[in-house]
Amino acid sequence: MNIELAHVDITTLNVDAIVNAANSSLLGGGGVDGAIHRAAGPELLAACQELRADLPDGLPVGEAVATAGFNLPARYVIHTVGPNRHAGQTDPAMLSSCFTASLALAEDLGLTTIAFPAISAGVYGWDAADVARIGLTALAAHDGNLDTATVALFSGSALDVWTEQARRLGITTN
Ligand code: AR6
Repeated sequence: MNIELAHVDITTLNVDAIVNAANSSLLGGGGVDGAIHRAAGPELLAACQELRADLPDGLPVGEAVATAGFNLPARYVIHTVGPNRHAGQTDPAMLSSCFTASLALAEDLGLTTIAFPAISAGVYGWDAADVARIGLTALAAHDGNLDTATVALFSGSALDVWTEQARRLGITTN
């Protein structure tokens, strides 16, 4: 699987699925979650409310579920919940699981292209370089039919951090 790093708003990407850094409620929030809900339109919230019927306690950290993308260019939104460092969730395996569970779901859906944000690197308080290292390691280890995973980075400095971590890990990116 090719790994692309891009300084771009994830809501603009014409890929099979974009990953949302959601919270357990799946009912929206700030950051990339808010941007995705705004761009997708109100049908996304309705779809998330339907998913909650089977998830009365919300989506656990590290798991992933899919909805349609509605008004987004992306066909699907894969919602995952990163660990919240401010709530004491400091286990890197939880963050790695967000990437691997999203990739596994994309494979189940037969997708070819997927885009990730820097999960947990905003409101949830993880260090940008730690997120980059954990995310890149999970993406590079993936073995499946997906062709390309794009990491959509919202600032030039975030792109620099991911580029530097890829270099240190010896992971080739485009
Ligand atoms: N495209 C790409 N990246 C973005 C975009 C965008 N449009 N907007 C923000 N980012 P955050 P978290 C970056 O806080 O840390 C929400 O309220 C942002 O700069 O969105 O996992 C949820 O509902 C940062 O680098 O997600 C949860 O309650 C990265 O996306 C909570 O925040 C992740 O920042 C989740 O916190």
